[in-house]
Amino acid sequence: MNSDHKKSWLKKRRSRRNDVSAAQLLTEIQAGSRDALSRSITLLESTKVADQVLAQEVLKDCLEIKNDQTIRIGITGVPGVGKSSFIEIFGLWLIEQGKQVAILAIDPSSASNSGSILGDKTRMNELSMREEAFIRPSPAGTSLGGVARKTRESIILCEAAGFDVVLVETVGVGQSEGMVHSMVDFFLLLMLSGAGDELQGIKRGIMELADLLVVNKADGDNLTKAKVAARTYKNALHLFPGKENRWVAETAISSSVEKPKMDEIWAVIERFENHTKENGHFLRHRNQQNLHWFKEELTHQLLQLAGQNVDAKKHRKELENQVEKGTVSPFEAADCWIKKWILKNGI
Ligand SMILES: Nc1nc2c(ncn2[C@@H]2O[C@H](COP(=O)(O)OP(=O)(O)OP(=O)(O)O)[C@@H](O)[C@H]2O)c(=O)[nH]1
Ligand SMILES: [Mg+2]
Repeated sequence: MNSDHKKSWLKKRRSRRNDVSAAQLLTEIQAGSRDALSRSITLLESTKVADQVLAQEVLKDCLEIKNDQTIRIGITGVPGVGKSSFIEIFGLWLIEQGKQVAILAIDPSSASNSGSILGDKTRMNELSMREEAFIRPSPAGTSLGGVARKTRESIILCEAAGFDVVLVETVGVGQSEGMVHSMVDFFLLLMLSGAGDELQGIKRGIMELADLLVVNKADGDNLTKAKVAARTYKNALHLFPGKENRWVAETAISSSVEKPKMDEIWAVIERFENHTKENGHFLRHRNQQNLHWFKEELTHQLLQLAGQNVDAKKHRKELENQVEKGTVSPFEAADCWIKKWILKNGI
């Protein structure tokens, strides 16, 4: 292929890929097209440069649509605690109240396999069929950090699409909860009663993140135990240091199979929203989160930039080996690498 030929072929290919413009996608997203929303999230997840450019354009447009009536809720808990079943019931209840609900999943296991949350769509049978709902599993084979970045951006797209409630689900395995906490307004932790070890491997730090702690599967023989556990947790939560937003975490019991009382759960969330909007923390918290993500993004983009240079990558590997052996301090190694590869390039 001669060079002119190649140029025109590339141009054609590019125009095919971008056969839709950011403005078009935005119009469709705002008109409620789930297809356009899905497509834009897929663009966000793509590693192709052209897709990324288009995705960032859509994202920028979406950011300009102020939709501050939304609430972002993180739902987490150990595997099998009943997250998906809870979201199915909660989501349907919210739809009954006239709301539109988006569910985004952060699945730590998808970093290594094809993504187990996909199977969860079956646990959200009815919800996944409702047009007022949108369920999106995390992309498979992406690092947890990558998944979190995409999820954060997907939240913005969902809000521009007019969703009132965005639920971010994650399996609690100790590393993903903090990440979810840094992108939501309200953090709901599902727990089980009578599992013996009261904290069920959930570290105190994670309990401290919770705004509402729900003892789940409070049904049948489990009901009394669940009530006792909820009281125990309530007492434990009071011993935690006060939060910046002056919200004292609440406890509740819930069952997804026996008379679910989602109105009580929603009442807590509304109380929280009113409380933090009145004291100004709601917005301050979102702004702080943006600051946090800016810093994360800076690190990520710098490393990505540096990774494009083979020699810089090789040098980094050498320094990593030295740090591991203890022949150079982590600070010294970072300083040396930054001076050589970043400052040298005129930053
Ligand atoms: N008795 C009872 N069982 C429940 C309840 N909620 C969920 N289950 C059962 O608990 C099991 C796990 O439920 P899921 O909703 O898949 O739990 P999960 O937390 O999403 O699980 P992972 O996605 O694997 O982390 C299933 O067999 C459900 O039928 C509940 O409220 N009461
Ligand atoms: Mg699940």
